[in-house]
Amino acid sequence: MDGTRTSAQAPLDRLCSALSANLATAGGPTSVASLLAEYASAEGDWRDCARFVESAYTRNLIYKDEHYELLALCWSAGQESPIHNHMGQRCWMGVLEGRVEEVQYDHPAGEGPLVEKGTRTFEPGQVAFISDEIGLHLVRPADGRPAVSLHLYARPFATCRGYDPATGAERELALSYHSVRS
Ligand code: 2CO
Ligand code: FE2
Repeated sequence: MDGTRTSAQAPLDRLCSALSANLATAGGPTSVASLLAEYASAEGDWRDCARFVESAYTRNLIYKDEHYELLALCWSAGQESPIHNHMGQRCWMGVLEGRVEEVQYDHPAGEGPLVEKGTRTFEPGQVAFISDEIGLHLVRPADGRPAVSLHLYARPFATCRGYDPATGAERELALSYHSVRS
């Protein structure tokens, strides 16, 4: 082979290219949710990034640039995130496998106990959105079964705030990667 062979781009790479073009546009994102929904409904190469461990849900980095990061999160039955914010950034969550539950909270006036606003459940191919203006949330797999979800954060952040629902007390949470796509 002389090195001129071209191979078809993987669906995940095509998604990241489309997201990069979309999120780098000064006018702002117009189709992030539909790009994620289209990918989540049709493609399976995210499976190469999916890693489950017993101790906690895993955060598996797919792509990161200055505008956004894309991760596959793997949730074993019984695992859940802390209640947390998103550091002023936007968060889209598309379900890849299983069903995913989101519980949203308000922190009125930024002090005292949290107020639970409701629970929503998302099916494979559906995409949720949250920002700090909407509220805080926790995420977990539904039905006592594992799940995998695709998370896009624009812009990326490496720490967030975790909340005790009874007191509203906050703490810093470090957001590390369990694996990084090569
Ligand atoms: N924000 C959490 C995290 O990145 C997951 S909950 O969905 O946004 O670990
Ligand atoms: Fe979150």
